[in-house]
Amino acid sequence: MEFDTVIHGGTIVTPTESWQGDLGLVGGRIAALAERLPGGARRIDATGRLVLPGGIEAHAHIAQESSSGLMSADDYYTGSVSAAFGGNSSFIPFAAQHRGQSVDAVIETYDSRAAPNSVLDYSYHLIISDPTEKVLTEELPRAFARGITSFKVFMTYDLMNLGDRGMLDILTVARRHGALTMVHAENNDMVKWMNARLAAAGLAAPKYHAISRPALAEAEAINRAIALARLVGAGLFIVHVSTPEGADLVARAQACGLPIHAETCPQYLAFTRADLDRPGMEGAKYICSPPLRDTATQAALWSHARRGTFESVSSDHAPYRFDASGKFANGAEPAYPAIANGLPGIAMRLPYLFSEGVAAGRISLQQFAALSSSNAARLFGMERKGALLPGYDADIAIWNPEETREVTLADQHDAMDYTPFEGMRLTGWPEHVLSRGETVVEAGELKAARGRGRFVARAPYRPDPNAPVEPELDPALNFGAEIRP
Ligand code: DUC
Ligand code: ZN
Ligand code: ZN
Ligand code: ZN
Repeated sequence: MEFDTVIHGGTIVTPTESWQGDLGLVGGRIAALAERLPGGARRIDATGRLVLPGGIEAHAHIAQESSSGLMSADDYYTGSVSAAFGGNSSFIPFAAQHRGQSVDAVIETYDSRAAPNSVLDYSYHLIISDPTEKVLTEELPRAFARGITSFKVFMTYDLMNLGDRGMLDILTVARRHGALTMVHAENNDMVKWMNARLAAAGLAAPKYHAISRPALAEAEAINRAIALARLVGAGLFIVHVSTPEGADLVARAQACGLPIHAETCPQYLAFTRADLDRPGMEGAKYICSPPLRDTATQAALWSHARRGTFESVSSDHAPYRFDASGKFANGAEPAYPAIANGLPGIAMRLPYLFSEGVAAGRISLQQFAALSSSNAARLFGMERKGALLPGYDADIAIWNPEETREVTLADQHDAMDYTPFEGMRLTGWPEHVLSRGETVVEAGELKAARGRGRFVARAPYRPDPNAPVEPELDPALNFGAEIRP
């Protein structure tokens, strides 16, 4: 076979093992894996390096307006470039429907933001905040048919919260059409009640953000979301799990065979609520929802990552600059509820997970590949991505597992003016990222052209057909016939 490219001498990480050998690429796909492959119009020396599936970033806010209208700092160019420098070869940001908007129009808007700009392959998860009859019966099915097979809903924020009935409607539609519902699980009334009491006491500093969103608010909502999904036999993906209580509920549901999936994010492993109490307004840099917790939580979340409760570690990159365009759009010293929610970190997700996970001995290389890429490919239907196997897209990240260096803002290549990871010393960095066989980033330089990324039509989500269904409800409601016998 004549290879376009041979990556030789690296340690190849497949879903089941790691071994030293060569990878042959033809036409943007992986064509062969062998101990030695001759030829190749281009030969990439990977001696002493790890050859991993390119990361799939499954949670990022790119060129997205929040419900209050604030635009994220990164567009599809800077967002995808930053992701690529961080070892990713594709990503799935959100396309957000705000109330009154048609889903078709939302998709068109995000196509116009992504297609001319992205250097990586991309898809979107829809965010649904207005599940009208038309959205449920016409617009979502149309979106699923064009390969947008996942969407996020919120149990919190007045402008986003669907309520339990809305959740049931939407879970039912997802199940019928083979889509995966992602949920932001925090009890809206608990948070609002805490906010009102803190405001009445005049407690407005960033550190009160964490107090306003207690662990119980997350655990209660996760418990309820699992019950709602279970009632209609739907799968569910719980995003940004930040508490041991929440992760335990997920693990218990999984142990019962329910199709409940979850992710956590590096910020919950790396930082604590003490960071919200930095001097002046510095704590605003660490405001995200759910909020940062404590060191005992970090250990528990690592343990759930190791055990497989979390199928992905995603960045939740939500970039708002430390200025009037972002964190301080509502004034220079606003009360915590008026500060934009979110941390940047799309370039740090994998270096952090590698250093503190693999290099620190908490997870194996196979677990790293699963948490960074393969599981997202499987759950979100990127059928040709996420593994180094013949026939798959040549989406590859070559890592130097030995390199130790300090994180800088310049490493991020995003549109941000800070990184919460600044100054951390991390071991293991991606050096060369390929997407469909083309070099995107090599030796600290961007090689890819703006707009080269392609939309990926994703396959339906198919829950395990053996997953239990509440049997007394299923026949009466007659849903899900298309995907369950
Ligand atoms: N949820 C997210 O997923 N990201 C930022 C803020 C939020 O509420
Ligand atoms: Zn969220
Ligand atoms: Zn998010
Ligand atoms: Zn640079």
